[in-house]
Amino acid sequence: MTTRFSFGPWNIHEGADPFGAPVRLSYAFQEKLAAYRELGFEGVQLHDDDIVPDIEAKTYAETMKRAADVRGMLEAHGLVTEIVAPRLWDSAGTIDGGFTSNDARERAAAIERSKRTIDIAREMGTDRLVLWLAREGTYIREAKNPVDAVHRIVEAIDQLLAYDKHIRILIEPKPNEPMDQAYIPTIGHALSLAWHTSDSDRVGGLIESAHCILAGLDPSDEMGYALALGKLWSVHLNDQNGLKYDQDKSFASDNLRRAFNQVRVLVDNGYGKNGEFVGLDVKAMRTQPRELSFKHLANSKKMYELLEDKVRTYDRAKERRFIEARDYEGLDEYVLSHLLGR
Ligand code: GLO
Ligand code: MG
Repeated sequence: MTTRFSFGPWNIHEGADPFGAPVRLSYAFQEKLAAYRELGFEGVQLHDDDIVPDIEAKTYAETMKRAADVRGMLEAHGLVTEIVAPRLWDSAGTIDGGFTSNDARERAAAIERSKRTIDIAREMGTDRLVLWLAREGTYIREAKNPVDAVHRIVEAIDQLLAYDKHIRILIEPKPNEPMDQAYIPTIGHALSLAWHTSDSDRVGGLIESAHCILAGLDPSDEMGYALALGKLWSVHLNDQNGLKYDQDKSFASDNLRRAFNQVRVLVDNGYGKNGEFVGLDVKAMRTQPRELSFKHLANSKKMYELLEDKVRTYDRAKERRFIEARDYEGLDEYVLSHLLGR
């Protein structure tokens, strides 16, 4: 089985951060698409407004026409859409969250926009809708009712499941940023919520490495949890140096062993056999010159492939002997030596 990789066009970016303006000129959407195959990627992760810019000002017919055009552009490059996600957090109408807003009109608007995103996903040929519940949380606890919030997220998902009998929903949990606290911070929260929806077979998860680390958890164990339940439907591999802002570093950049264990749990459990992509969600450093601002994608993919080799050559009999003897010090040394090629 060959591994299929994906990333989103936002991963090729201009280097802006909360403290500074863009430092690189943009690449046009078409130029980004042209880069995918060169970099060895086949899958495209898309927000609704990556496909249909200025989506809230567009009519339904304009939206669907543009989606058909973008699908044609992808096909011309031999690319497929992996997932589509409504960019609810960027809308002026849902400043205080979409599905959990205290304002009923805003909740309705968030559901309507997500239904539109489902129509776009269908047109793009994917049945996977990602919900990163970015602003479904609070800056101060008293601002919303946490019980109502959970019910409201379930109700919103139920409406989306009823709207399209084929759509599958992938919840991408993240504990904080932009909010102080999110209501669905981990995959455990996401999947228990999934089982409260009207068709839990169609609700699963997308796990991002950095989001697990921000929650103080190990990404490979989080992935293992979702894999055990048959619910790991996509990943956003990247890396993160501790509990600070969401860094989206290149995969394996901060902690090689942590990356090895993510590849190990994915490979050992046949991740990809049902068409799952190995997705990345990585940012180039702000210091990177424009013409070198694709390297984080190439490097992340390369590290995944090198670690796939490390998983293949990892001596399972040796591992078993160490475990049987309960010699975890020996196992620890073996893993490190293996990663160092000694
Ligand atoms: C941000 C998220 C974000 C999502 C993307 C898809 O922290 O990781 O990049 O993955 O918007 O919904
Ligand atoms: Mg992500």
